[in-house]
Amino acid sequence: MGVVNVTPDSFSDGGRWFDTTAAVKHGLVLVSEGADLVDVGGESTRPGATRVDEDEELRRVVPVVRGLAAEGVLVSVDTMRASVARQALAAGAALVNDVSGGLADPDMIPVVAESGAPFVVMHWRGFLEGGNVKGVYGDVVGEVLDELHARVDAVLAGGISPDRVVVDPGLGFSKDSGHDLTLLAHLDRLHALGHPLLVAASRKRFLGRVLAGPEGAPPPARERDAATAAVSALAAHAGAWAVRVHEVRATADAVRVARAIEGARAGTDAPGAQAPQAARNTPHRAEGTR
Ligand code: PMM
Repeated sequence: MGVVNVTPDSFSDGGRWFDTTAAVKHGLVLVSEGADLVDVGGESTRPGATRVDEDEELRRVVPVVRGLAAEGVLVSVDTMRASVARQALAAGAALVNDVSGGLADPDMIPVVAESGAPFVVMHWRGFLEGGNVKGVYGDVVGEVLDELHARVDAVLAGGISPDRVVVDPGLGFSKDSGHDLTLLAHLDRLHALGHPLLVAASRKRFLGRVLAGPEGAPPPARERDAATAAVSALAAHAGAWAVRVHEVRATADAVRVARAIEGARAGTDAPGAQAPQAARNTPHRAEGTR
């Protein structure tokens, strides 16, 4: 999943694709580099960002979704607003990615349920201003699992079909670097939720921390793509359904290699019995995008 942030202020690529034409062009580049899906968002969720108003979000997102869908791209819309989801779906989006897991807007779940589109349920304790609120955990994996489980129950109770639900641990959202690393170390436990898993580590703060070492300064976000590709390979190996990244080429290669190794393992361990883990986890992948 390649990212197009149509925002002036996103954490790692704010301002670069703020104009519709540039955003569509960038989405097509991501597809040419190997993205199966392009995630279009018009609202920055970086810590401290204030919410963009609805008309502005619609103005940013809908033309980009329409432009990419018209080119045959499988588009996901990254929004917490039901109105934006509805109009993006009408403009050709195939999937709704809501970082609030349906909490920010009571109309979101009914809108997605009615459309039949897949829905990404991300874990985040504080979806309003403040970003990193309530980031205190005793057992981060257990608590994220329980809280995601509750959100999935709510989404299913709202009429979204179980085979349309994707879950995401929400790296960096109400989590510090240690929490993010612990969650990545236990992706296997998130599979217990029984839904495809999306992992969005791209350029995030925890990677800056890891690369900086104990004394150093974190490298800027755009210098974290090699580290992102490494996480992508590990996430694919752990059975993730998709990884959400800003720079697609290196990650697409990393995922291909991880898949090939899984395929080789399946071939040698249990001939004919095992498909690669990543391939088994792709119920929502639309056909023919790559
Ligand atoms: N992170 C960001 C935006 N959207 N969506 C999902 N499902 N999961 C995430 O972790 C996520 C997201 C923030 O990243 P960006 O502003 O650098 O794109």
